[in-house]
Amino acid sequence: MRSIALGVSLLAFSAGAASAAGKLNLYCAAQEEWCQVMARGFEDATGIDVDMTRKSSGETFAQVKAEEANPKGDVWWGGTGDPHLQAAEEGLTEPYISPMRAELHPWAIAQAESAGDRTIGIYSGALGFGYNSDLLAANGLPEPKCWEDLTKPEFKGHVQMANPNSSGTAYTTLATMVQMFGEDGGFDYMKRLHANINQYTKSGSAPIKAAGQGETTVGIVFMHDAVAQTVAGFPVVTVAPCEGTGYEIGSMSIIAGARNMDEAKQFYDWALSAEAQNLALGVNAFQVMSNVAAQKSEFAPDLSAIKLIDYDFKKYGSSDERKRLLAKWDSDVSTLPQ
Ligand code: S7P
Repeated sequence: MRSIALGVSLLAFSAGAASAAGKLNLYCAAQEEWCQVMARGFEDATGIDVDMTRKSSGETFAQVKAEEANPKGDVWWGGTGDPHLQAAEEGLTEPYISPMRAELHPWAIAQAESAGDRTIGIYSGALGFGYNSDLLAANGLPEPKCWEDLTKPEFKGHVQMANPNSSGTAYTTLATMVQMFGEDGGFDYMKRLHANINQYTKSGSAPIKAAGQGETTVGIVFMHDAVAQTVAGFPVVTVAPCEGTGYEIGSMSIIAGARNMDEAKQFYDWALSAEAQNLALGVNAFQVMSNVAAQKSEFAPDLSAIKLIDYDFKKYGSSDERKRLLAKWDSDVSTLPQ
């Protein structure tokens, strides 16, 4: 496991490697490959053994909540920020101010400050969709450029997205539509989109992997996940929707009552370093990193060139609002015939 060539200098954190002999239970909600290099990279830097579990954002929240009385995880790294904010509000995560904070972009620190320092931003990325250009042509479909295009009758059975209960990506989609089109307009959009959905997956990035494999024409995902498929050689085109779009602040939190609190804080500090964040590039993770000195890939979507909404993280990451929107999507959208 430790044979992965990291190709980066981890000297700043390796001083602890000789003396440290602890362990860390890491709950990871980013893509599997990235979770693996973060776990192994931290082991290599510190000598601390990492037991990593990968689940989607909503699933990880549910696990942390279920284990509240008897926490089994130490750090929750990655995944969309909304459920991290909900966990902060519900007291499931621990306040911590890292000495690494001075190295971060203001948006990462703002995420922490809005949550009483119980979470922090580690990366950012814009929501969008991608399509398989071969399948699009084979089906004689027009190039989709806007969210509205995905609801047109000709796209029936061609669109895939995740279930917003399990997936942070899909919850971001739901919250984005409500913010762009209003409560009624947003749910009306989700209902019309539902008519064209061929499958709701558990994981947020699964729809674009399916598009890459030719199993669906369109996948609604974070744009960086679509770009990763193109870079991997699949015929996937990434779209920044014409109406504008939402975005995520991927986050990290220490779980309240963590059994390995010292190791959790060491991981937290290390994960905010440019060296640790540069590991993303080796696994085609094209999010924008929160450390100002972290490298930016030439493939990373340029967020300043995308029409981003002023996503209200405080509101849509609040416990009441997230629960309410998910319950409404369950009752008013997911039950409709297709
Ligand atoms: O794959 C990277 C990424 O898109 O995955 C995270 C996502 O929330 C995890 O998947 P789910 O949608 O299934 O929760 C994002 O934070 C991240 O950018």
